Amino acid sequence: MNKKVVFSGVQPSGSLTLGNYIGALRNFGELQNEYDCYYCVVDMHAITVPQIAKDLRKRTLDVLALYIACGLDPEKSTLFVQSHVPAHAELSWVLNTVTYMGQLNRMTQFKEKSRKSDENLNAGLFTYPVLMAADILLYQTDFVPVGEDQKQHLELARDLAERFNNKYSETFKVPEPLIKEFGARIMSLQNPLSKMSKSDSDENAYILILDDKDSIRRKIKRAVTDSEGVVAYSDEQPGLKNLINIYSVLSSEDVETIVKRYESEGYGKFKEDLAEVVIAGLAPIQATYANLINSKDYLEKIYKEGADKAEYHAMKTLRKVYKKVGFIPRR
Ligand code: ATP
Ligand code: LTN
Repeated sequence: MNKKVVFSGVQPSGSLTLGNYIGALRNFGELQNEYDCYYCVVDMHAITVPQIAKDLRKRTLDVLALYIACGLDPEKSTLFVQSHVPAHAELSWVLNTVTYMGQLNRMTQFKEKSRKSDENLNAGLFTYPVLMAADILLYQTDFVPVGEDQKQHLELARDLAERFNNKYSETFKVPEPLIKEFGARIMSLQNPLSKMSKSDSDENAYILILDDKDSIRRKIKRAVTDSEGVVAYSDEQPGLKNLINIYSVLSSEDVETIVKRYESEGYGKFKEDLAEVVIAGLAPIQATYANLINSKDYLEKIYKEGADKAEYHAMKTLRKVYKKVGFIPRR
């Protein structure tokens, strides 16, 4: 029986946050028994914003180690680095030719990132979603687990798959997003109306998966709430709502239970307990990461084997695509 395919990617563009963990990594492991899973470290996406080469190399291994520390088993899932499989860039080129400029102009992430950048905009930032579509479509992916912010990019990938299929005959599986109802959008601790982002200039806005206990306690203590003074779960109290969401996901307790426990306590006690919940939730990941990151040979073996396996499947799709668009085969 052929298993359905899952694909997802994380950029090594900074240290991963609690948002990345709750919205993405945490959900990856649950899928690996039922599906044929590909989890990629998307280094080619990361260079759409300025990077220092030495740091990018380190962070690429960091993300790989974090994948494993978050429960991905290299025996079950294919873990690999995007730039090791050239088919990603190659398919991306072909897909560029069926993508409309207008579609890319409407991408919220592009609009936001270009607003923040004061340098000349690079074309890679603009065509970023096309590369993402290539990542997904190469593996005939059925499901893509991501956070809420990636929904629009997923829609583009579906659209490109359908357009290519209509133009050249059935070639790609049209993928579905897997976005959790709960925890798919963890908000900034300093501005609960914008998403927690690893590229935020204020380090109090995010908790990193690898933050130490004191930083976690300090950042949660400083998290922006409101002046209502009562622990409740409502859109009027977005800061608190976000903290309750984090508590709930990491403790596996439902929102109601949490609100009941703290409604007659102040925010102080709730925040203190939340910090301990976060520390306990991240501790096993941090411990495994610390072991792995010193095992360079092991990590190297994982990404080499992962790329070989990924490439085999990616090339099957790329060959089909090249044939359909009219490229003559080399042999
Ligand atoms: P940046 O925040 O720097 O723009 P990013 O964290 O969004 O980068 P990735 O590292 O590629 O970019 O994201 C990896 C995964 O984490 C994606 O599936 C994304 O949807 C998810 N994710 C990112 N931030 C959050 C968040 N605040 N809440 C939930 N999921 C998130
Ligand atoms: N754009 C994504 C990262 C990403 C991705 C993918 C996610 C690149 N390629 C393919 C899922 C599937 C982001 O989170 N910023």
